[in-house]
Amino acid sequence: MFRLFSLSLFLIVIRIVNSDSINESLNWAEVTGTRLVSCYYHNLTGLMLNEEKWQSGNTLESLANLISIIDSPLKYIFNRTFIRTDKSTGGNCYDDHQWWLLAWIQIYQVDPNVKYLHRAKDIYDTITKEAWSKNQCSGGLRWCPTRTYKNAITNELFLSSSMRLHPYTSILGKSSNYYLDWAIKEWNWFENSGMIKNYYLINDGLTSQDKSSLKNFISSNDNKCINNNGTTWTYNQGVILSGLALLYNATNNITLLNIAQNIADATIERLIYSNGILKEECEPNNCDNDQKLFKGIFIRHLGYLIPFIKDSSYKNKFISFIQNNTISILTKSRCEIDGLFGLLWNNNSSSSCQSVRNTATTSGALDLFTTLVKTKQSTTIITSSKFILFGLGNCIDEKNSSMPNFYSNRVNETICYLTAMNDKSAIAFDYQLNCNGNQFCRIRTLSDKHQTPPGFNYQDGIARNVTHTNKIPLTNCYIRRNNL
Ligand SMILES: *[C@@H]1O[C@H](CO)[C@@H](O)[C@H](O)[C@H]1NC(C)=O
Ligand SMILES: *[C@@H]1O[C@H](CO)[C@@H](O)[C@H](O)[C@H]1NC(C)=O
Ligand SMILES: *[C@@H]1O[C@H](CO)[C@@H](O)[C@H](O)[C@H]1NC(C)=O
Ligand SMILES: *[C@@H]1O[C@H](CO)[C@@H](O)[C@H](O)[C@H]1NC(C)=O
Ligand SMILES: *[C@@H]1O[C@H](CO)[C@@H](O)[C@H](O)[C@H]1NC(C)=O
Ligand SMILES: *[C@@H]1O[C@H](CO)[C@@H](O)[C@H](O)[C@H]1NC(C)=O
Ligand SMILES: *[C@@H]1O[C@H](CO)[C@@H](O)[C@H](O)[C@H]1NC(C)=O
Ligand SMILES: *[C@@H]1O[C@H](CO)[C@@H](O)[C@H](O)[C@H]1NC(C)=O
Ligand SMILES: *[C@@H]1O[C@H](CO)[C@@H](O)[C@H](O)[C@H]1NC(C)=O
Ligand SMILES: *[C@@H]1O[C@H](CO)[C@@H](O)[C@H](O)[C@H]1NC(C)=O
Ligand SMILES: *[C@@H]1O[C@H](CO)[C@@H](O)[C@H](O)[C@H]1NC(C)=O
Ligand SMILES: CC(=O)N[C@H]1CO[C@H](CO)[C@@H](O)[C@@H]1O
Repeated sequence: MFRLFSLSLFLIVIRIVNSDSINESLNWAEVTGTRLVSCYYHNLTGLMLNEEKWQSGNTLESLANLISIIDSPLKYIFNRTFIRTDKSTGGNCYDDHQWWLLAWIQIYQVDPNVKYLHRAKDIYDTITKEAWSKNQCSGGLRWCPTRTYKNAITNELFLSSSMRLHPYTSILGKSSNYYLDWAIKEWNWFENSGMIKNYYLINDGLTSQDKSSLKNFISSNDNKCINNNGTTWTYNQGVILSGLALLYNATNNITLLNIAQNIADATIERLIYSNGILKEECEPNNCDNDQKLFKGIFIRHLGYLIPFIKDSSYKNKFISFIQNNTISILTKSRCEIDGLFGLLWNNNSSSSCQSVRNTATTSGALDLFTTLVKTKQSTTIITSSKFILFGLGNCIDEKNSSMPNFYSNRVNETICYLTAMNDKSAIAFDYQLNCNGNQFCRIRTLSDKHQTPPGFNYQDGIARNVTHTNKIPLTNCYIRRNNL
């Protein structure tokens, strides 16, 4: 077995500029989404491995966005996840369930089965029944059934949830302004709550004016709440954007759009490293599991706002921000060994893998890729793509041996995926193909023709080797051929 490329020869050639960036980003979106699903989707629980349960709802929404720009077999996980989960999946608190609510509505748009909408409605109905209380801070949703804390994220999510459900009132048997009225009620409360403070940034939540020593404690009859000066997390500047954009769209009240623009602008001016890359306050060393996904959420919701913006200087600035962050993570966050993206989008010592990297941080990278494509490429659905430029991949087989992958001047790159650990029925096909003369290239794919990489034909029945992988992670390598 010879080894053509050793790890030390890794060459990362990132060429993302202007017109190329959409295609590059689309390829990265496809590769990253595929990796997330094939390596980390748990077929039996419907959840992503190594993510908090609420984060799985977010990754589902990110995957729905991916499916909205590229036709992909990954779509199967929506139905699968629906069957495996219920309206209380996500966690114990009212923010947890709403991430899933938003995902189901987004999924409905790419896989139009009304059962998804009904799931979203069921989550919403529970929340309106249980979580809104007038006698604490004069309104708003409380965070959890057992917590009196009123925070920004739960309420921002409720604004967005209401507005995302608004177009579906008649399908869901509600009066035509049912969800809109809730959104307006939520926004009126939110705007006056004091949570939007310096420079239009939103703090974590509210506390009692009288008992500020007991942080975030709000007694059952306390209407004198004030901003708790908590962290201005990036996701708190994100979710509000889509809610306000849709409320603006429904009411034509331009002030709402302006507020959203101001919040987005304050974020990209202030919650950043000095070179303009998004920064979570806990970086580099103090982010907990929850916080690993916050930046991706900000970007995704900024993407939802952008189509509504009329002022082209804001619009261009926001798109430029997304593009700069995308370029940054490709050069500073990507781990060549396992294809995961790290927590820091701006780690200056980039030559190896960040210690903090998992499904959640990689899901945040997917948000960047899909958002960049969506904001620049309107709504055109692109059916599959060629891999364009990925640098060299690391091909290892199930025994961690280097696979003799290719030797040809027409093949210059590989991309590897692990098949799902829990996919008992996965079959690997091992191909050896002639690559225009020189030597050979080998490729292993799942037994599904949709998994065959672009540029290769599915060769049913003539696979050289067939391997049943029972819980054995098997590496799949996608190889890119030059068109030259
Ligand atoms: C991007 O992809 C589209 C559609 O596949 C193609 O027409 C276009 O030429 C590509 N652009 C670049 C810069 O490669
Ligand atoms: C969804 O899954 C159910 C149960 O496995 C199945 O009956 C149904 O056909 C699936 N629907 C789609 C659209 O794949
Ligand atoms: C938050 O900071 C402001 C000053 O900016 C202060 O007046 C207020 O008391 C602080 N709130 C709490 C809960 O500490
Ligand atoms: C914006 O509002 C229009 C008309 O009120 C509606 O048709 C459209 O679907 C809305 N857009 C979004 C993204 O909800
Ligand atoms: C538009 O929204 C702003 C901000 O919430 C609000 O102050 C104003 O009253 C709204 N205008 C109308 C006509 O509802
Ligand atoms: C990387 O460099 C930028 C600008 O040169 C700086 O703002 C940032 O703090 C650095 N990142 C880290 C994680 O140290
Ligand atoms: C993106 O990067 C370019 C080049 O460094 C810079 O000119 C531009 O201001 C950046 N955009 C934003 C929004 O930071
Ligand atoms: C930044 O990258 C280097 C490797 O280049 C790594 O050793 C370090 O842990 C990373 N920093 C963080 C905070 O992940
Ligand atoms: C792959 O081929 C393209 C087109 O010839 C070339 O630009 C690129 O540098 C090559 N990549 C590697 C990693 O050799
Ligand atoms: C292959 O390498 C990975 C990562 O280093 C390790 O977790 C795994 O146990 C190895 N598998 C085998 C069969 O040695
Ligand atoms: C997931 O599990 C179901 C039931 O065990 C099976 O029918 C389905 O093919 C599996 N899907 C994948 C992609 O493994
Ligand atoms: C396990 C097995 O059957 N391996 C075979 C895979 O294909 C190559 C060549 O096509 C054979 O040399 C191996 O023995």
